[in-house]
Amino acid sequence: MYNAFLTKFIRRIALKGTVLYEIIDNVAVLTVDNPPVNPLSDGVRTGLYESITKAESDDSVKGVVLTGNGRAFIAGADISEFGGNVEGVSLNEVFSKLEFCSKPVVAAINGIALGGGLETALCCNYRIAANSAFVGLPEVNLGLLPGGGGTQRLPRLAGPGEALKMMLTGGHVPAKKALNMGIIDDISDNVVEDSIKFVLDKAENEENHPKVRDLNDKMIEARGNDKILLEAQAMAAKSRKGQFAPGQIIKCVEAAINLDDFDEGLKKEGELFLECLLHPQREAMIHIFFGERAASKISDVPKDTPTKDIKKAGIIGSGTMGGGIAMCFANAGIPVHIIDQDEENLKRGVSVIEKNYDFMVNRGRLSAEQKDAVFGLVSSSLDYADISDCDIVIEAVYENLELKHDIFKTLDEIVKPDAILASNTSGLDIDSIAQVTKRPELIVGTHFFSPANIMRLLEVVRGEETSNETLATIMAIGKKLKKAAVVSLNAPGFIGNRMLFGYTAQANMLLLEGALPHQIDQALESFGLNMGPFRMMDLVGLDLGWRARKLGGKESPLHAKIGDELCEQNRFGQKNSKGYYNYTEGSRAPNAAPENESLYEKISQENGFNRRDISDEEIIDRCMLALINEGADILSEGVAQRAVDIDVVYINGYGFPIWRGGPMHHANAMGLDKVVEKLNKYHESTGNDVYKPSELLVKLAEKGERLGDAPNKDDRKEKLGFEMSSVANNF
Ligand code: 3H9
Repeated sequence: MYNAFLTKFIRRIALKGTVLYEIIDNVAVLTVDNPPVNPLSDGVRTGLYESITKAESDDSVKGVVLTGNGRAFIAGADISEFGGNVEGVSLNEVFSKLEFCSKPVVAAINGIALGGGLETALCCNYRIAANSAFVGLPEVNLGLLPGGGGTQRLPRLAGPGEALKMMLTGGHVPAKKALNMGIIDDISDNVVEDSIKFVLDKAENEENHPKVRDLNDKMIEARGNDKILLEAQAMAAKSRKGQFAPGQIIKCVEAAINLDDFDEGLKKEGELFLECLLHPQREAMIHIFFGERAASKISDVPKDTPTKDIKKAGIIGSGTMGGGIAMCFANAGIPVHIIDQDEENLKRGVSVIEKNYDFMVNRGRLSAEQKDAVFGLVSSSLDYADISDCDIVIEAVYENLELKHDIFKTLDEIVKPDAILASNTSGLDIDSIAQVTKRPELIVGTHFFSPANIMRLLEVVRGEETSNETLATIMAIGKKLKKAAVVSLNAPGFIGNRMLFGYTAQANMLLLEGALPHQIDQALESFGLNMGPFRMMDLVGLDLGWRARKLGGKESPLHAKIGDELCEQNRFGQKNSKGYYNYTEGSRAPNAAPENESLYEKISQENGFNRRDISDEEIIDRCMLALINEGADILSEGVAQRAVDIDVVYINGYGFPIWRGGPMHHANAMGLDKVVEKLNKYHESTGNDVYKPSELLVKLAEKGERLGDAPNKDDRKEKLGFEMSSVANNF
């Protein structure tokens, strides 16, 4: 008896989160308390179930108001519970308890209400939201569907077309729009107070309180209208290629439309949810959700490290990168000043920024007033004195170390002494840049990806002397700019470009051995990459490496022989409409270039390759293994902190499919013993050391372990020396 009591007590205190219960004016106010964003963890579910039971059994209670503590209403189910054993009261038991509560219930949506959070609100009789609140069903981003009745209830309020759009984009809808869509009933500045008054009024004046499950009009209206589902399928095919959950969501809504019995729809949703839960894409996508949050933390920088307040930013260079970075700051509400040495360039750069904002206005993504406000934060001039008061200056000029040295010397003299000076270099030595200044602790690399206002990746390059405060500030600013920020040690190619080098080199070797560019691209695109390597090389320009080699009097490495010969024949890629593919003027669509094939034959022969048929499987294996093996070296040198940091880099900067969880997750999912076996096989068949298994992989495979955190400093493989030939020049 005592033991049973003790077990129950221990289990109880181990529960995560709680629900505060308070009576105000005969209304039970339930406040979900599970900081920072109130997910529906076991303690919250138990708390909700028990609190509703308590409110129902108290005769003095006239109604219930449900709200959240702090900045969130409820951020959804507790994502960390997926894939494990879920204890205690289930979410669906809580939802049913809420929906059939004998007293009227109002959801007082004080802040974010996402996923299971919005689903909770949809089980209440009424919903009132704060002006600043937003709602959404973002489960699709985790490889899931809204499995707490969201696929059945949201269409009943918003209509199936709008509900599908919300669920397939996973977007957040602000309160005002949610009101117009019929998702909420009202907006208030004092959401809890007003909800209490509202529920008392309803309790006194109305006998029946609406349940979303009973609202069938929009379902009946949609019956037989194929257009809604066809449009959703087209949308999913375009924006969520290769993903499993979108199709499941559409099937759920189809059931909501066609089934007369609401509970049958719920049952169908439950079955389809379970299939998502068990699908490997769910694990991969949740790995990235937590991975992005882990990557923003630096293992040896204490959590409470103070950060600098960034009130004004300066940018050196008004080209594509400089302009894009300036937009990131302006979009985050931070005034930004751009410097260029050339007046014409500056004018052009600023007008490109304005055009980008105009484009957003035309697409309805920004109002004219919002454009004025945000563009109003961008200023520019030719005079460095205008950025002397900036808290951070980011240099974004072309890759020339001497030029960067000159710029940093000037910045060091002019910009206030405690400001951070950052370089957007994609490959140059941050320590060498730091050495020309008197503030090496304030020097850091901030490698944005082009177009910087769109791409989410921010590689933060940590120099030998970069201080903790500088790093913590950059990670905080990364979050403010809505970037996925990942720290890399200062080493050639940092994380992303170093891996890309091995990958494109292998794609080029496959071309030399017999595969054609479109076959390689199609194989990798069917694996899930946004863009195959030859389309990408054509986009970037084939001439970069070729020009650098010519200038340095260097011979083409084997993997670059074909690309360099194409350049000799004036085929530079998209920039002059011919490269590995042909392009028609003004179009980026690649067309096969059969005229290149004799050149491929010739160069293969000259280099001793008998061109052969190569399977798609070999193409995918060899390109992925090159990525994985280099990634493992990057990890064992401590250049990346964790395997998942590499995954975050590859997904946000290099078009790797999120539903495969990144190259390192893919390796873990394959099994490292299998990875080593394949590496050995290709090492033997090609003789190429790219496939010599990384020591870390061999060690982990032997122990049956997975790629995880970088080893401690003492156990690390020696970091590659900073060789200024630069990884990029080898492409
Ligand atoms: C679902 O609801 C399924 C149901 O339909 C049906 C089931 C049957 N769970 O992002 P932040 C943590 S699926 C657990 O830095 P922000 C996060 O890891 C869910 N933990 O803050 C971080 O921890 P740490 C559908 C969560 O202000 C901390 O909270 N819901 C959850 O930048 C702060 O997070 C979603 O997909 C969670 N649900 O952004 C919403 N949410 O400090 C997912 C957050 O240890 N969440 N954490 O690193 C988000 O989109 C953002 O976190 C949010 C806040 C916008 C809420």
